[in-house]
Amino acid sequence: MEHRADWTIEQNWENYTPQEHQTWKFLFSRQSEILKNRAVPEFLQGIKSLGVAEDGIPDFRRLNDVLMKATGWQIVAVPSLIPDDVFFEHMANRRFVATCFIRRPDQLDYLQEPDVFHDVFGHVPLLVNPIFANYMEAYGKAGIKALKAGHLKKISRLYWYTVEFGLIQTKEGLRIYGSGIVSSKGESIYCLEDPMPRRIEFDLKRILCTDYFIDKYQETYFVIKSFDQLFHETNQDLLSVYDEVSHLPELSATTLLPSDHLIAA
Ligand code: HBI
Ligand code: FE
Repeated sequence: MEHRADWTIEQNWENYTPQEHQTWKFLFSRQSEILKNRAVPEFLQGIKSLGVAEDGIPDFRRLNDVLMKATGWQIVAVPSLIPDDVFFEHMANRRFVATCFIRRPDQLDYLQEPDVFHDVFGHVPLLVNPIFANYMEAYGKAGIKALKAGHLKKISRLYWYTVEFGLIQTKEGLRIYGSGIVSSKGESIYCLEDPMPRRIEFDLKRILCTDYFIDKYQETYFVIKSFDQLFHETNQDLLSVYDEVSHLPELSATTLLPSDHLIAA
């Protein structure tokens, strides 16, 4: 697909078909029901503030009005996965790249690449939250530095285990904030209720060394205490942290270390 030098394209909201809006409606109402007592309250609040709703694929221009006032973030449309350096550059400047195509009706439960439902329903609601919004910018900046220093693999693990598959401890119990989970019917239930996966207290160095699965449910989740914790741990000199972990072994997605603090579901 044709795109600009920074990989952005027009969403062309007017061109979605009724069938495509129908797919969004189906996914939206199914996830809203599942996430009621499972997603972190800030996520559910974000959905309300944005007016991301059941009536169909949102127009990015409308979401951007709300986002700009809330945290200064903007959504920009892209055709597909984009190169890492471009991805980080947008994020460091408070632009969230979102694909704008929607999955086919035979892919309702799973597709590997991100579509507009994953990107907008999954990621955008938390961008309304000022602290999470700061974390995302800090992550983009960290990404640029990591890439230059040859630590892409490590910084990608942080994204995976937080932005995509993070869990958070709240007064009411464990809740989901990761977009890969909130946009998945099966994993929204599995990550909190299944006895199989480990839920381990967030540990930045541990995460930087841990591989992940991209094609099945996670067997390890990391649990943060607050978005503030996430922001502060990322908004530091990560280059020295990479040095500190350079002597540690790479861990598989299923490793449990004696030093891990397990959290009950
Ligand atoms: N492109 N569209 C898109 N979405 C992503 O999540 C994405 C990307 N390119 C690179 C990338 N993610 C990775 O660098 C991050 O997962 C770290
Ligand atoms: Fe994602």
